[in-house]
Amino acid sequence: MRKECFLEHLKIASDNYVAFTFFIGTMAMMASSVFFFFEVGNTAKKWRTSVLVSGLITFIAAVHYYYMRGYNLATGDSPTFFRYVDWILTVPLMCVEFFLITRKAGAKISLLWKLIAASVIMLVTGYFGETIDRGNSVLWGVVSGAAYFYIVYLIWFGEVAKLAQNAGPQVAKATRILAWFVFAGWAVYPLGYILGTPGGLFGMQLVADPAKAAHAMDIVYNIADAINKIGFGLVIYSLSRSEE
Ligand SMILES: *C/C=C(C)/C=C/C=C(C)/C=C/C1=C(C)CCCC1(C)C
Repeated sequence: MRKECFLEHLKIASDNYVAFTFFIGTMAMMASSVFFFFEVGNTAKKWRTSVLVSGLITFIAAVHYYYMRGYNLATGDSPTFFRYVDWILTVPLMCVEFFLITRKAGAKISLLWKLIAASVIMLVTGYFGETIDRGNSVLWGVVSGAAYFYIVYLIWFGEVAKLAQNAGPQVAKATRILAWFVFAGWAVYPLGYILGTPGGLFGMQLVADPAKAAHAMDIVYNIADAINKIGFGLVIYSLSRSEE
């Protein structure tokens, strides 16, 4: 075995939780993608696109996790760039899922664009706060948070909630569960941001050592991604089995 290759394995297998969560994240996303893709063929026609999108979300994440894992092993740093490229592709696709399941109750394309626009604003401002303009991370975090709350509002009380109520009991139930993912599962990300960004919590640095802070942030993001992307897909999958 090549020496560098051996060292990589050693890094994952030792008590490096960051490397380990990148590794297991890659595996979990890959396995979920295979599952969703194969299940498309066994799915009632009207739910096929939704299950396919679930697979695309985990597949895009699997590829990014593969790169993030390698980047982190080689440099020891946070793969912030790949992380945000992943999110900017997968979070809008999660918005597409809300649109697809409420479409038969009359969801309009304008609703989809509102959700996508809010998610792009949320992520681009978050990226500025984490990279280009770290000095103003609190400000960027607040703007990003506002866009996040707009998404929460649309899903819990706004158009998505209203449409879901008219789309039959199964869709209403699935939307309620997905709404919890967005409210509780997605709220973990600002926590990671606060842990990893100097001044993230209104000037407070929760983890003093910057290297440790970045590690804490990566572990939080990795766990949240697995729960949100795979869990979200499974809710869609079970909806596709509960209603013809
Ligand atoms: C699969 C990836 C998902 C569901 C990513 C979601 C990311 C967020 C909800 C990020 C939100 C942020 C804030 C609300 C404020 C601080 C900056 C962010 C980008 C971490």
